[in-house]
Amino acid sequence: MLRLHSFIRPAFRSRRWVHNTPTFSHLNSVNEEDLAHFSSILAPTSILSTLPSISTPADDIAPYNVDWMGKYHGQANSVLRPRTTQQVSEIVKYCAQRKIGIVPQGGNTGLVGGGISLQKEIVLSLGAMNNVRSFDPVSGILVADAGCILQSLSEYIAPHNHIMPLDLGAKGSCQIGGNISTNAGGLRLLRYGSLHGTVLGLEVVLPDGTILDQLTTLRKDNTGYDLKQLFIGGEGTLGIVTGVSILTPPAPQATNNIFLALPRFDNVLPLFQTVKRQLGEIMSAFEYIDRTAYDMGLQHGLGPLLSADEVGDSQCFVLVETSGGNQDHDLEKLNNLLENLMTADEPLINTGVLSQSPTQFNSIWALREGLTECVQKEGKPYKYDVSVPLADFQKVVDAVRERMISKGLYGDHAISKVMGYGHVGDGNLHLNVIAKHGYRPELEAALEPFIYEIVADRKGSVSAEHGIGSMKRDALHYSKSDVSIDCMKKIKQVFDPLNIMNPGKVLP
Ligand code: FAD
Ligand code: 2HG
Ligand code: ZN
Repeated sequence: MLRLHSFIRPAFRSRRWVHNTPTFSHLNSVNEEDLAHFSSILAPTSILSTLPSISTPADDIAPYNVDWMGKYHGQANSVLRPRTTQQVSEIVKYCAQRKIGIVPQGGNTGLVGGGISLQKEIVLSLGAMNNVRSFDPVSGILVADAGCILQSLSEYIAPHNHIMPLDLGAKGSCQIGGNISTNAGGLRLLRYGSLHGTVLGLEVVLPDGTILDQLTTLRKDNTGYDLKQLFIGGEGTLGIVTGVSILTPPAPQATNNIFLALPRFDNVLPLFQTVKRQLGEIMSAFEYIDRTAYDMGLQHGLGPLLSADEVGDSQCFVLVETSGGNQDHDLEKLNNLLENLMTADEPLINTGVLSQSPTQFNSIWALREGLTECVQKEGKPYKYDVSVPLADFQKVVDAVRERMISKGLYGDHAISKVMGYGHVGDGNLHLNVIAKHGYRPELEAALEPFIYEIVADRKGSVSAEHGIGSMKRDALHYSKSDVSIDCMKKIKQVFDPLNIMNPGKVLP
C-alpha cells in the first residue's frame, strides 16, 4: 500500500504554492486605430475583430478564444492571420511600438493554455502560413512555413519515402510551428529523439519585429550559441516561429506492432527490459495504458483488440512497435519475443496480439492515440503530463485516486476517473483526472500542488512534453531551481524587454 505521507512535505507546500493572476497593466488593448494600421499590412480577410469597423461574428472569433479541452477561455477581441514572414514582422513591430500583447497560436491543440490570450492580447494565428518551402529527398531535409499542419507535412514527404520525426494524436490539427514551440514529444520520440535534435534551423520574428533568419539546412554548425534551441519549447514567449528546417528520417521498410495485456503493473519494467533486449534496434515505441484507460477506450468504441476472457483481470497494457528494414526478420523477432513471453515460467504477460495487416496495425495504434479524445467525452480533464521514474507510474495514479477518495471527491459527483497512460519508453506518464461535470476550484485545489509535490519528491518533471503555458507557470519551481528560473527570466528580458510576447505564460 502506498504511503501518502511519504510524498507530502507540508512546509514546502505552504511556503511556495501561490497562484498568481497576472496583470498586464503595461499593455494596451487593440483599438480601431490599431485595426486601421493592421489593414495596411494584411488583406481584409486576414483580420478578425469584434470591434465595430470589422464586426466579425462572435462565432467566428470564438474558436481562437478557447483551448482544445475547453478549459482556458481567452479575451482577445482581434485575431490576425498573416500570410508571410514580412507581414508577421510588421505586425510585431507595430505591437511593440504600441505595447500590444501578442499570443502566437498554431493549431490550438496545446493542453496547458499556452495559446490562449489571458487578457486582451491579440491572437496571431499562423494557419495561413502553410507552404512547404523545399524538400530534399536525398538529405531528407524539409523546410516549411510554421503554419503547416503536421499531417499535411507527413503526406507531402510520404511519396519520397520519408516520415516526420514526430507523430502525435493531434497531427490532423497541430502545426509544425506549434510542435516546435512546445517541443512536442509524441509517439516517435523513443526512436527519433526530440525536436532539439531534429530541428536544423528556424526563422523567427523576434519581439521587436526583427527577423532572425537561422533557417539553415546544415547538419553540423558549431558557430557559437545555438539560438534556435531557445525557441524549441519557448512556447511563443521569445518570438514567433515562422519557418522551420527539419531533418526527416527515411520511412522504415517494415513496421509492426503488438498489444500485450499484463497481469500487474510490476511487470511493466521487467517487460520493457526484456523487449529492449530481444528486439534491439527495431523497437520504435513502447507505450503504456492502465486498466481504467483501456476500459474507457472500449466504452468509447476503441478496440476491442482482445476478448474479455483474454483480458481477464489484467491490470495494464503495453503497445510495442517495431520499425525496421526487413519484414521477415522483424516478424521473426516479434514472434520469438511473444513465444518467449508466453512460455516463460513466470510469464510477464497474460496475453498479446500481433497485428497481421495494416488495418490491425492501425487499430492497435488507434486505441492508444484515441485515449485523449475519449477522456474529453468523459468529462473535463485535469491533465498532468509528468516525468517520473517508471517504477512509480502506478503509485502516482493510485496516490491521486486515494487522495480524491479521502476528500470525498471521488465518484460521479466530482472526479469520476483517475487514469494513467503514456510513453513508458520515455518515462512520461499522462495522468488524467476526469471531472465528470466540469472544472471546479475545489477539485483543482485538491489536486494541486499535491501532484506537483509527488513529482518533485520523485525528482521528476511537472511537464514532460506538453509545456508550461499558463497552467503550470506557478508550478515551474517544482522542477526548476531558483537559479534556473532566474536565468530564464534574464533570457526573456533580453529578447522581450517590453513583455509583449505571450505574456503570463511559462514564467512565474
Ligand atoms: P498551439 O496549441 O496553437 O500552441 C501551443 C503553444 O505554442 C502556445 O504557447 C503558443 O503560443 C505557441 N505557438 C504555437 N505556434 C507558434 C509559433 N509558430 N511560434 C511561436 N509560438 C507558437 N503533445 C505532445 O508533446 N505529445 C503528444 O503525444 C501529444 N498528443 C496530443 C494529442 C491530442 C489529441 C491533443 C489535443 C494534443 C496533444 N499534444 C501532444 C499537445 C499538442 O498537440 C502539442 O503540444 C502540439 O505540439 C501543439 O501544437 P499547436 O500547433 O496546436 O500549438
Ligand atoms: C498523448 O500522449 C498526448 O496521447 C496526450 O500527449 C496526453 O491525453 C493526454 O493527457
Ligand atoms: Zn504524450
